[in-house]
Amino acid sequence: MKTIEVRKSITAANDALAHELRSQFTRHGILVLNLIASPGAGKTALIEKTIARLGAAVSIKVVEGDPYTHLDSQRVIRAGAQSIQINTEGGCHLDAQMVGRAVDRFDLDQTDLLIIENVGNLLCPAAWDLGQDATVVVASLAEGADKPLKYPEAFTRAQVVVINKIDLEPHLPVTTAELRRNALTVNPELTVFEVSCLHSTGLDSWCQWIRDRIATKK
Ligand SMILES: Nc1nc2c(ncn2[C@@H]2O[C@H](COP(=O)(O)OP(=O)(O)OP(=O)(O)O)[C@@H](O)[C@H]2O)c(=O)[nH]1
Ligand SMILES: [Mg+2]
Repeated sequence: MKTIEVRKSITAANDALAHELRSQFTRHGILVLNLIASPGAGKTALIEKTIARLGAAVSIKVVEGDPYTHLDSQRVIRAGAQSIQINTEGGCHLDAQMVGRAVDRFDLDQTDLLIIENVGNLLCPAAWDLGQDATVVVASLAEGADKPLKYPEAFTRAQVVVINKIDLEPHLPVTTAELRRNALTVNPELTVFEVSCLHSTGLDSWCQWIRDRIATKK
């Protein structure tokens, strides 16, 4: 019982801070996406491709969450966007306080899109509100089609699923259609994109979705 009470109060404090962040982002007309996925599903690859396609017209900032390294923020900076790396020192998710401190270092008046890459796992990040407009699960086909059924919280709390690595389908015993079906079984409201970041396929619809969402924030 005691454990449950403590966890509740921590989440409540986070929710209050996330609410403040959301108001701040809304005041600045910024679209905020929280990317959740297993390690290696392709979150950073998707961010790199998004910057390459939208970066000329859209001012993008990226908060990177990783247990230890700065590797992902270095990749994002090389791709052409400003990025702040948060190291959780082994922690399994980002929280609103971490994101708040990071975004204080961005010029929010010069930002259209804020992408938050959460720590790679499908459990903890789902429970922590970061003030985002949408939670995006990046689901790699190579991980199997059963992940929405095994980790439903990530998918029920998300608005979007980007199925990545569809180029691997000929080499795998699973299909993109199966993964899509399982995601929609868990959450029929999901918007689903099928992409290969490696081959740059399927990214037009993803980027158009972002453009349309940014337009609603202005
Ligand atoms: N075949 C294939 N490989 C991909 C694709 N997208 C990413 N990868 C590879 O998958 C690996 C992981 O990609 P990342 O973008 O680092 O994945 P991540 O989700 O950011 O990983 P973490 O931050 O460590 O959780 C890299 O070796 C990428 O080159 C894809 O569409 N197809
Ligand atoms: Mg990454």
